[in-house]
Amino acid sequence: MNDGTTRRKLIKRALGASALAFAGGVGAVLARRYGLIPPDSGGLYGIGETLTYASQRVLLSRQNFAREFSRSQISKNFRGFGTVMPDYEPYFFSMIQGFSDWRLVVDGLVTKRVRLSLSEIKQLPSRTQVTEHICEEGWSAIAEWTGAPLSSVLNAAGVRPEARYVLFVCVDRHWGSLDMADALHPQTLLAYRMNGQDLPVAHGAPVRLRVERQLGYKSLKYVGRITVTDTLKGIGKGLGGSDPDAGYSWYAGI
Ligand SMILES: Nc1nc2c(c(=O)[nH]1)N[C@H]1C(S)=C(S)[C@@H](COP(=O)(O)O)O[C@H]1N2
Ligand SMILES: [Mo]
Repeated sequence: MNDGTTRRKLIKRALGASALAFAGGVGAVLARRYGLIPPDSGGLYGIGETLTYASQRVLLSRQNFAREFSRSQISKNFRGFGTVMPDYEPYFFSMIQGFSDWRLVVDGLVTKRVRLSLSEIKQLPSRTQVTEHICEEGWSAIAEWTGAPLSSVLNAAGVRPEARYVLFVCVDRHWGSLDMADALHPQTLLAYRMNGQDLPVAHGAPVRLRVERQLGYKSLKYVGRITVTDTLKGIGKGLGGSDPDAGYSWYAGI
């Protein structure tokens, strides 16, 4: 997008969408129609969340790949952050067996509920990418990730047309969600390798999400279940994840 006119037009359009969202009523209907309302849009900070989400979605629609790096830029130190070893007995027994009995459930608004083993996930087409992980707590690190694009895992189950969000439940009781644009994005992976090795337990073994266009907390570790849904209401506080329930923004676009 080198053309200044196009950029201005896009910005204008984004501002237009924001103004409409701000105006409530008609704007809210339009924003919802175009999928520009995040699930945490209610309440005091809701308008701000909607503006950020809608503007980024419109502005980034044409330049929507996160930056990728070369192998030589991989960080020597990539800390484990948050949970580094889930405190859950079935996980422990599965881990000491090399996750041979581990299964990933994909259900909800799908044509066929599936239970995938780690080796089945590894048989899907894979993608490798060197990206920068940016944590909201003020650190970042570059690593190489290999995994199955989430889209191929979802395709294995068949996503129904009513689908609007994909919900992820982790064995350490974290949970979160993505909209379909991020769920189907080519850089969104269920990663099982990090820097050429099996994904370490501290980094979310056996599979973790990589959501490269959002902050680190959206890249959930220890994913055990994936549910396709048309609403996030009624799950926790209805804000779309354990982090939003704790006060973080559902949409954490960088
Ligand atoms: N299930 C789960 N996923 C998680 C977390 C967690 O504690 N549990 N921490 C998040 C945060 S805040 C960050 S920055 C990254 C850290 O990933 P790392 O441990 O590989 O550095 O994982 C994210 N995903
Ligand atoms: Mo983080």
